[in-house]
Amino acid sequence: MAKLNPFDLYDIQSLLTEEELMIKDSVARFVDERAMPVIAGYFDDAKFPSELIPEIAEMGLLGSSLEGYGCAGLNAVSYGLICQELERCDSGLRSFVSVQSSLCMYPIHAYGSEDQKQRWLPGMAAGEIIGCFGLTESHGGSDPANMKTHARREGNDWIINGSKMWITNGSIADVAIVWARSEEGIMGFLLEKGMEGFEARTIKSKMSLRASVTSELYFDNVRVPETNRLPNVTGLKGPLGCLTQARYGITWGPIGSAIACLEEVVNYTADRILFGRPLAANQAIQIRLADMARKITAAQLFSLQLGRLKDAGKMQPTQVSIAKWNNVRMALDIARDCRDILGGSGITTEYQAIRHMLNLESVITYEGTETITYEGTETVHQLVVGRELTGINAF
Ligand code: TGC
Ligand code: FAD
Repeated sequence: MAKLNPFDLYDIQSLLTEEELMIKDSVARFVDERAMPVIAGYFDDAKFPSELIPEIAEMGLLGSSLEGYGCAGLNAVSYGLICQELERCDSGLRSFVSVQSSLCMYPIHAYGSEDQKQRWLPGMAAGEIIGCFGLTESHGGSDPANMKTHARREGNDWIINGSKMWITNGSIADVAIVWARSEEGIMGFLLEKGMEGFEARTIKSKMSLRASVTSELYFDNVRVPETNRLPNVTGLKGPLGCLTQARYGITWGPIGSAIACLEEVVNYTADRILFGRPLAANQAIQIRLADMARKITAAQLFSLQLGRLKDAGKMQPTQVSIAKWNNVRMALDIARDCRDILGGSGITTEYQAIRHMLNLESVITYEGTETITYEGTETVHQLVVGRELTGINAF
């Protein structure tokens, strides 16, 4: 019998097109040769590896699924595979690409004027302009409808006041997509670095996503011209539409983290001799490894079908919620279990498991939290699915 690939037990590779496989392989090569050797150092130092941005851009990974304006125009499955390979290295690397692509370039592409697209997208695809996405506020990210950041019209300008919290790329961004409430509804604005009254402060002491920049944004009477407002969307569906794009990519990313963790412990348990035999020779260890492989396989099938639905123009937000909920929980559980199997070695960043585990604590929180407790399960994605099943909005 042919030997199976332990990290692709259902031969998902055979379901990919030649182009999709080529993209996956080239990102995997970049990750193995350029990103893996440096990532633990950046995580330890709590720094974002900006040295990698030019190569990420050169490979066409920024705004990869958008058409025109210097973007690669790849399909959704390719974008997913890019996220998976990047997150096999670190969630922070995938976060950078998710935010730039799905949360900044996507809204400019989908809701922006032609002038805005011409002005921002080619530089963002080239990695020369960095973006961030400001939706969450400190009083409660799960409920963005309750936003306090406010925009008031004054002639041909808008005056923006308020603040945003937990913003990926905030302090390194040249442009921020800021969602604010106005008398005409929730609107998106392009705030440029250096605008008077606009300040970004890096959040320190994070124990998660240390190789990613997370910031607070402050707006004190920031004057923004009407030409910097996204003209083609009003209402919460603007930011929520972006989240659907980003969450889709996030369903793929943690599959990469989980594979990295499993691969590490498969190797570790083969070499570690305890009680006179390899750790991997114990049933109790094999059952844990098998359970990880089972969960990864299910997650791979979720994301691939989701990607095929997206490419066919049929993907629904509820389907994204199910996959985000399942796949991030899967990866977090695997990373925690791998950390444990590594014993004491598992508590330093010499091994990957603890870094992935800590990162995934953010990934499960951002883009809609999902918490499973022994008492019950009641958070954003679970309630989205519950609403689909019952027709009752329980938020
Ligand atoms: P609801 O009243 O249902 O909808 C309001 C309007 O939005 C439309 N809509 C969507 N459109 C596109 N995609 C979706 N997923 C959509 N969900 C809703 C809806 O049709 C409606 O349109 P219209 O025309 O009728 O006005 O909204 P709701 O209040 O019921 O929503 C509740 C809830 C909890 C689902 C929503 O508020 C939510 O998703 N909360 C979580 C917020 C969140 O995920 N924030 C993430 C911030 S960004 C981030 O974390 C980036 S981290 C990235 C990284 O570093 O990688
Ligand atoms: P809260 O909304 O206060 O939720 C707290 C807890 O209550 C959670 O466990 C939640 O599941 C639970 N809960 C909430 N509602 C219910 C309910 N109805 N029933 C039961 N339980 C409920 N935001 C951006 O806008 N842009 C970014 O770039 C960005 N990047 C981020 C990067 C990092 C590293 C992190 C950690 C966050 C980032 N976020 C970003 C913010 C993120 O989206 C929010 O943290 C998330 O939406 C949750 O909001 P909160 O932290 O205010 O938690």
